[in-house]
This record gives sequence, structure tokens and C-alpha cells, in this order.
Amino acid sequence: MTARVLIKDLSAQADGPVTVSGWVDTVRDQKKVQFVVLRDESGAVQLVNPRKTDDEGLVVADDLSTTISGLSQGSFITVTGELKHDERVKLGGIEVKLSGIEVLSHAIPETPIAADSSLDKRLDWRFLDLRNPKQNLIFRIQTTFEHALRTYWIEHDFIELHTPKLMASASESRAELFEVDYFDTKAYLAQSPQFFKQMAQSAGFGKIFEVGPAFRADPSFTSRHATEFTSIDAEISWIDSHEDVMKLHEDLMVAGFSAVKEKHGEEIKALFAVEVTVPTTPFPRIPLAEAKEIVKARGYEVPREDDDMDPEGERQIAAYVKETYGHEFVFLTDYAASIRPFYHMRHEGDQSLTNSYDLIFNGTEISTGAQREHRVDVLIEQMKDKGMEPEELDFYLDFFRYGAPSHGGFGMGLARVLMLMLHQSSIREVTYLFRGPTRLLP
Ligand code: AMO
Repeated sequence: MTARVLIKDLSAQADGPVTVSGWVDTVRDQKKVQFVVLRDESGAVQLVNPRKTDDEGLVVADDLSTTISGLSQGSFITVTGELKHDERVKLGGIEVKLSGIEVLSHAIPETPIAADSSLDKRLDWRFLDLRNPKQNLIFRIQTTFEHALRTYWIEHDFIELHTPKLMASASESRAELFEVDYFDTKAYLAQSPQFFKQMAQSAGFGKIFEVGPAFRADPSFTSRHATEFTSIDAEISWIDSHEDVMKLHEDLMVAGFSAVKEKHGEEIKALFAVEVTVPTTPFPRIPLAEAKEIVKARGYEVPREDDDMDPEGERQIAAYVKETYGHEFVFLTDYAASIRPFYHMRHEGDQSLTNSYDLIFNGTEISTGAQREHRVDVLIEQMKDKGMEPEELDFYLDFFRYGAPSHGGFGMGLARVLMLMLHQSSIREVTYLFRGPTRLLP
């Protein structure tokens, strides 16, 4: 038996016998000749079967032509035939003249989704939706991006962590917290590896990273929120300020974007009509207060009472940065202590501001980072300041009672990066299986 060849490798192969497997994409059942477009995970190829004729030139049905006529879209088949290079064939300049077909798995003829189906409908049938080469490319890009970050971390002596996702307390805010029964007590799903990545600093790990799930009981239906998402986290010791964290963060983005552009740049252009830009460093940095003034001067006043940027403010500041610096990224820095968690370090001379930042990419927040407060007495004061009970997080405070280095880090939503990189309208498009308030299936 000839070994199965991936479709993408056919064009480099000489004319002759081949075996390919894949899904039936289309069937064109013509009078004199039958065409099938077959797709596998690597590409698509045209199969051809000239119909047999009798002595009088009349078409006769044989087993092969009958099988082809009965093929439904999506059926999984293995075919044998003769590979032939022919410049006239639009699809890659090759075709396979069929000698046999084995139908391994029949597809129900009525496909439940079409190209114009709604996103929600497509998500109901995600496995069929993912057969689309565009969707397939998203996850190859994701793999390349994560691999590039991991390579950077490993080359720079970071330790990889897998922190528990079942916790005894909230890790970010008590709002947006999933509670689960845990024997005769309650547990909470981790909203972030925050506490445990900080613990690693007191444990003497120096530099750590984690790529793992995070859960938020967020009831909203925005295009950038999920109830479960993949969080990319890093945390480093011995920093002077959040500036050191931003330096790490931008180097990681350069590594990730360079790898994606190099490996998939052309395909991204062809399928998404997007030119991936590798960002230059340093990324622009603008203190939040100044960013709000810039946005105001452009005619948009951020309406939020809590001092934070809102989505339109993020879009406006990104447009300003693009026009002024030609850059797709911007660090907004020095957020007010009132809108940051208790664990962010505050400015030495101004308690109202924090050593923190948000990273905005193409107009949307993809990440939050900060220098952390490592002095336990100050940490306790900051908790009280936020109306929290320090006793409730005593296990966390212990991390800072036995010698803790200065440290900082960031958390970044993987799907947000992909959505904005590929100019997609929702993280649902770039999440393998999206989880939202009304979606637990498939
Ligand atoms: P924060 O809560 O800002 O910070 O989250 C960090 C990043 O995670 C992503 N993200 C989300 N993505 C999809 N759906 C959600 N519901 C969602 N919530 C957050 C965003 C966001 O920028 N512990 C801190 C990080 C740190 O300081 O290290 C934290 O979790 O991209």
C-alpha cells in the first residue's frame, strides 16, 4: 500500500501513484467527468475521474463513479490514484486521477452550518467550523506564539509553574468569583495565578511563568470577556519598578510577533488580509492621567467615575499613539490606587498612584502588570484601605513575613492578543471552545 501523503506535500512529489485522505469539500458531478475537492489538515487538492464510456461512446456507471456521485460533503475518505502535475489546474497545479475510493466515515448530507451562519451557530458546531482553513490557521498561530514566548522564557532561565485552580479564597475581586462545592466546604475557581506566582518569589524561584486557565464569573456579553480564558502570566524578582516588568513584556511581544510573522505572515495576509507588524521597542508609555487629557483634547471625555479608561478611551488613545508614533502598542502607566488591587505597590511620594500599567494593543487592553507591594506592614495597610480583612488572606501575607524580594509581573489574555492581532471582532472567534454566561457546550 502506498503511504498516505499530506496534501501540502503532493506538489513536491513526482507524477505517479499516491494515497491521500481527507474530507470531501465539494463534488462536481459532470456528464463526462467527475471532480472532487478533497481537504486535509494541510490543504486541498482536486481529484478527477473521467467517466467510462461503452463502444458507442455512451457513459456507463461503474462502482467508482457511483461512489463519487453518492459522496456527501464532509465525508472522510481515503483515495488512491495517479498524481499529475498540470499547470491548468487552478488548485495548486496538480490533480489526482482516481483509481479507488474508500469511504471511512459518511457525513450526514445536510451540513448544519454554512459560510454565512451566525457566530453563535458556528460555535454550536465548532468542530465543523474549525475545518475552515482560516479557523485552522488561528490555532497554528496560537501554537507558534506560545512556543515563541516559552522559548524566550526558557532561554532566560524562567521556571514554569502550574498553580492550582481550586482555591480557598478569591484571587482578584470577590465579584466575578465562581464558587464550587468542595466536600464539606466551599472552594473558588482561580481568577488568576496572582498569589501563587508571587509566592514563587518568596520561594526563591526568581523568574517564573505560567500559561493556564483563569475563571471569571463575569455575566457580561462583551466581545472581549469570557468566563474561562487562557492567562499568560510572568513574575520576576529584584526589580526596581514596573519599568522592569514592561521591558520584559515588550521583549516577549517582539519574540511572539516575530515568530508569527516569520512562520505565518503570508498566510495571514492571504486569509485575514492583515499585515502582522513586529513592534519596535521601547513601546510608547503614557501615564493614565496624561492619556485621559490626550483623549479629551481629541474630543472624547472618559465618562467613568472610577477614573479608569473605558473601551472608547482605549480606542482613542490607541489612535493617537498610531498617528503620533506609528505604534500599535501603548503602555498606560501609573493607575490610581483607587482602581487597582491592594497588592500593587504605590508611588513612594504619592500614595494615590501605583507602579502599574495596562498594555493596550490595537485599541484594547490585553494585559495588566505592576510592581507588587512586598513589605507586609504596608500590604496590610493597603488591604485595610480597600476595606478587606487581612486575616482572611493570612496565608498570602505569610509569603511576605520571611524575607521577600521586590518583584512584579503581568497577566495577559491569550485570546485578546489573537483577536487584536488578526483584527477579529470577538474573542469567541479565536478561542478553541468559548465559555460565556450562556455557553457551556460543546
Ligand atoms: P486582570 O484582571 O486585568 O489582571 O487580567 C489580566 C488580563 O487577563 C485578560 N482577562 C480576560 N480575558 C478574557 N475574559 C475575561 N473575563 C478576562 N479578564 C481578564 C485580559 C486582562 O488584561 N492578576 C492580574 C495580572 C497581574 O497583575 O499580574 C490580573 O488578573 O487580557
